[in-house]
Amino acid sequence: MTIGDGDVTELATLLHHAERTGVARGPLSDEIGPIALDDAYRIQDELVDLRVAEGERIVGAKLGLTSRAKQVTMGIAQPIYAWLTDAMVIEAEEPLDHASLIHPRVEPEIVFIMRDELRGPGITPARAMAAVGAVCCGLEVIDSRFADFKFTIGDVVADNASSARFALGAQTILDVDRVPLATVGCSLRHQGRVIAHAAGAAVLGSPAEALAMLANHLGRRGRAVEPGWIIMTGGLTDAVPIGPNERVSARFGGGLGRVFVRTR
Ligand code: OOG
Ligand code: MG
Repeated sequence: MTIGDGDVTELATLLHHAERTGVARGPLSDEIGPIALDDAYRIQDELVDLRVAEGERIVGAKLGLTSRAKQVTMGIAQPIYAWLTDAMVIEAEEPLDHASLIHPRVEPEIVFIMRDELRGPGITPARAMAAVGAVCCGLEVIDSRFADFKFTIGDVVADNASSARFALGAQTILDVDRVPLATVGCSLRHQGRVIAHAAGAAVLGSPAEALAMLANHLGRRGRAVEPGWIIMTGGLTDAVPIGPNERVSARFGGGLGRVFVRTR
């Protein structure tokens, strides 16, 4: 069954409301049954249109569920795509208001800043990397609008892949070829204690593969990865829940430096 345009708007509005009020809800699929991926991306697009209508601007895109750690925990073995807006940016050192979120979790990611447009289909990882202007590290704060982070792939795609906030490391590497993306190491700390390690290869063998997949996904939908966009390639490790007045930090090799998020 495909979902009509009116229903797409209604479902997007429900998710937008849950995000704005900070109140979790049950999965959409509990009410309307399985959601086809195409329909889920239509709901996601409508959801971001609602944010844009309120003054937000798309600043990039992200992939989710690109590492085995994430896929196993969330029970979905397939990468997904979503939008990033300027309202999601955590400025350097700015504490995050925990009360503005539902049940935030933080995950370390490798991030690309695009120099050139990238338009699928047919984009390979090498071709994708040739369009990248800089690499940096980041932490994504995810915050599913569904209670207990319980969802089907259709639900989580519709919910803009749980996107909430993100912070970028201050170190950006312009000589992109110099970063050994697959072997770059990362350690994740919660309250100063190391809780996970991973290498760049955790993301689909290399984050370059993630970027190529994103370009091909957008290409199928008549869109392109735009110059200047921020691309979050997906959590390398499992996400860690963050409480009020807590701190999560990540340290990366390959000259990517470190990044942290703290809450109040
Ligand atoms: C979905 C979002 C996943 C990632 O990096 O894997 C994601 C979720 O886990 O709620 O952003
Ligand atoms: Mg993520």
